[in-house]
Amino acid sequence: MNVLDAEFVKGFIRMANDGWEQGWHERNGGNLSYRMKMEEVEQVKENFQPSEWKEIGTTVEKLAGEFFLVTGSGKYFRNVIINPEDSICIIEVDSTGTKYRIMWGLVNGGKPTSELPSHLMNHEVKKLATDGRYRVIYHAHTTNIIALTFVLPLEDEVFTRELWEMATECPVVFPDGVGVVPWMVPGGRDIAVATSKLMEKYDLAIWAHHGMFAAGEDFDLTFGLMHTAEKSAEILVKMLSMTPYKRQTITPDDFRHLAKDFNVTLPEKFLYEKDVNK
Ligand code: 2HA
Ligand code: ZN
Repeated sequence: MNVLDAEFVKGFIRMANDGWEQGWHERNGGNLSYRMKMEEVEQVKENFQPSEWKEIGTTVEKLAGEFFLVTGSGKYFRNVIINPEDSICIIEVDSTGTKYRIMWGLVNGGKPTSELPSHLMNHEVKKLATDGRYRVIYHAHTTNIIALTFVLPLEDEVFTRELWEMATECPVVFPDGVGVVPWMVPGGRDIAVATSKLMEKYDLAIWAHHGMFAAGEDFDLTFGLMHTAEKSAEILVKMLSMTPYKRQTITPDDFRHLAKDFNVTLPEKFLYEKDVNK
């Protein structure tokens, strides 16, 4: 079948466009990757035209032989829906987990996302941690989350707690919390190592003054996760724009009751007492 007729490709394109419409993908900002199922590889492999092997820039042994649909480096999310063959590609990881080759797409040249090391290292962590369930890694330049990285301490506990307090659904949607990577040079192995380390604990990792990474089982859950966290950040930005103090909020005991009724485990490290209602 034509690559563009495959359901997973349609879902990928729709998600990229949803992100564009949210305003998270100025210019070539952000990137998206999907770890393909073996039956999906079978579906579209008649279209494959292997190019030469290139270095990933890190090692992902547990992804040896896997195929990924990824956005292209320097490509614009707003163009994915208009010209997918130019904007995205399918890559294969070699048997050592150190090289990739383009099998389809990027018809006018180019390479996979500049954040390929982070995407693949996150995929590797999530594949192992979820028995292969997680397939999507998404990086977006979420405006309000980025704004908060200039005013809140860059600590997992603080970001998690503040985002949880701003919208009741948050602790249910991301009960494990959110990790924070301090500012680092993007695109390389170091930031990939730092991010994938957080992905062992969380499904969301914030990059200070840059954006956020989300991981999930499918396009809906991963986009929904990014959207929920960013919406909560927007509420916090609005609140802080009115006053630095909350008159009332959701308390640690409220969260404990919520956890019981919604059958989620909320780590106590996020339910610390605060001096004032800040
Ligand atoms: O330009 O978002 O982090 C793509 C990016 C780099
Ligand atoms: Zn970025």
